[in-house]
Amino acid sequence: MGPKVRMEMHMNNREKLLNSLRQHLSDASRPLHGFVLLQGGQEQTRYDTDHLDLFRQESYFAYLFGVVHPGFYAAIDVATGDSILFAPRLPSDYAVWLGEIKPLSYFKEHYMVTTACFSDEIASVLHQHYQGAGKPLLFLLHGLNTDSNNFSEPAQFQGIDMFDKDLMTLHPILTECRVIKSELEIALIQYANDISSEAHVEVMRKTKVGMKEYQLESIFLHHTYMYGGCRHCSYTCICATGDNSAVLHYGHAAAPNDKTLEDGDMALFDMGAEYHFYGSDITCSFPVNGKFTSDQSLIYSAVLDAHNAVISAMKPGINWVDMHILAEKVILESLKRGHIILGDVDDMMAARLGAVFMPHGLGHFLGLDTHDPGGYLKDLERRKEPGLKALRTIRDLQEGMVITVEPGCYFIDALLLPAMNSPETSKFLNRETINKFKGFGGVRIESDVLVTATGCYNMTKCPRDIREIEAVMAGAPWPDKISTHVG
Ligand code: LEU
Repeated sequence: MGPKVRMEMHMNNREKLLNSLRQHLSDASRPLHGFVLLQGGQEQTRYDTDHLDLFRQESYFAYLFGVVHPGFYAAIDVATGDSILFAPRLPSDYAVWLGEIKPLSYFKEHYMVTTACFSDEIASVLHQHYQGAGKPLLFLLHGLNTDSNNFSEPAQFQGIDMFDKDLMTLHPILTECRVIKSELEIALIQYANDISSEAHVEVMRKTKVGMKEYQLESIFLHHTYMYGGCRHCSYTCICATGDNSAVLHYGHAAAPNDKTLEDGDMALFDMGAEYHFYGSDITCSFPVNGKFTSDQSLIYSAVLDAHNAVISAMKPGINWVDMHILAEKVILESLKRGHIILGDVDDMMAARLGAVFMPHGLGHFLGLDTHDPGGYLKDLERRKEPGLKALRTIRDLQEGMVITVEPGCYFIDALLLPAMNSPETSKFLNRETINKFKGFGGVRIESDVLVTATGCYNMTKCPRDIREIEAVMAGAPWPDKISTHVG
C-alpha cells in the first residue's frame, strides 16, 4: 500500500513560496503585505448529466495545500505567513449522500494550516487579518502554461472588488518553486516510479501474442491501484503495438489501445501512476513475443544508447537542448551503421534529420503534472527548428529538477514521405531499407531522472538491456529489489 502522506511537505512548499515572494517584493522595494489567494478546483459533471467525473485537485493548489476536496479556496498572509483554508459550506444532505460533513477544525488540523473558515467568508476574514493601509492586496495566480498554451484562472469570489489585485507577481515565482523538488516531493515521485516500474515489469511478463493492447493497460492499472494505492494515472496510458507505436499519443478515445498483439510486433507502453498528486512517466519498449529480431535490436539499441548517453552526461549546468542534440546524434549514428541513413552525421544534424525520426522533445519536467510547468522562464524563447521546437524546456539543469529522458525513434509516414521528397533530407535516406521498416512503428525508452549535485539519479527501475528484457519476459526474476524511498 502507498506510504503515509506527510502534510509537512505542503507546509514546506508554502514556506518556500513565502521566502521567494518576500525576497522578490523587498528587491522591488514593495511592502511585505497582502495575501496569496488561490482557488482550488471544482467538481465537474459530464455534460448536462449528474455524472461526476472523479475530482483531482488543481496542481498549484495541491502544491501549496494538499487539499483533496473540491470547492476550496486558500490564502497565505504575506506579512505573518498565516495560512487560511476556506471550505465550502455544505448542504445537510451531503451527510446522507456523500458522507460526514467535516468540521472546520478537521481541515485546520489535517492540512496543518493556521485557520479554516468558510468560503463565503473570504472577504471579511481577509479584511480582519489585513495589517496594511488602504485596500488589502491579493496576489492572484495568472500565467501561461507553456505546454498547453492555456492560462491559469485567477481566483474569483464574492467581494473581490474590495481588494487590490496583482496578477503578475505570483505565477512565475510559484512556478519556479515547483521546478526544484524538495526531499519529500522526491520521495513521492520515487514511490510513483517504484510502483509503476514494478507494474511495467508485470506487464512485460504477461504480454503474449493474441492479447489486446487494453489488457496490458488493465494489468498496469490493476497493479498500481491494487498494490500501490494509486487511483490516478499521470496521463492516459499509451499501449501501442505494431505500427501504432509510431503514433506518439496513441491511446486516446479515438485510438483506444484495442489492437490485437501480433507475432513480430514491437510494443511501446508509456504509462505512469500518480500518488498523492505526484506522478511518474515511464516508457518500456519490447517485442511482444519476447525475442528481439535484428531489426528490432538495431532500433532499440539506438534509442537505449541515446538514453544512456544523456543520463551519463546530465549534471547541473548542462543545457537541455544540448542533451536533445546528443540523443539525436547517437540515434543518427546508429541508424547510419544500420544502413537506414547514409552520409555525414554532422550534415544530417545541420539538415535537422534527427527530427524526422524523433519529432518530440527529449524530455520534460515531471512533478505534480506530467508536463510540470517552468520549462520556459521569462525571456526564454522556444527554438524554431524541427524537433527543438517541441522541447518543453531549454533550461540548464539544476540540482533538484526531475526531468524525463525519453528518446525515441519512429517510422512515421507523415514525416518520412515529405523528408524523402525534400532536397535537404532525401539524400540521407536509404529508401530500400526504410521501406523494410514500414509498419515497424517505433521505440521509446523513458526514465524519470533527478538532477543531483554532481550528476543525476535514474528513479525508474525497469529492465532496459535487451538481454534483461528477454530474460524477464521468459520468466526470470527481475533482480533489482524495488524499495520505496518514502520515509
Ligand atoms: N512526452 C513527450 C512530449 O514531450 C511526448 C511523448 C509521446 C513522446 O510531448
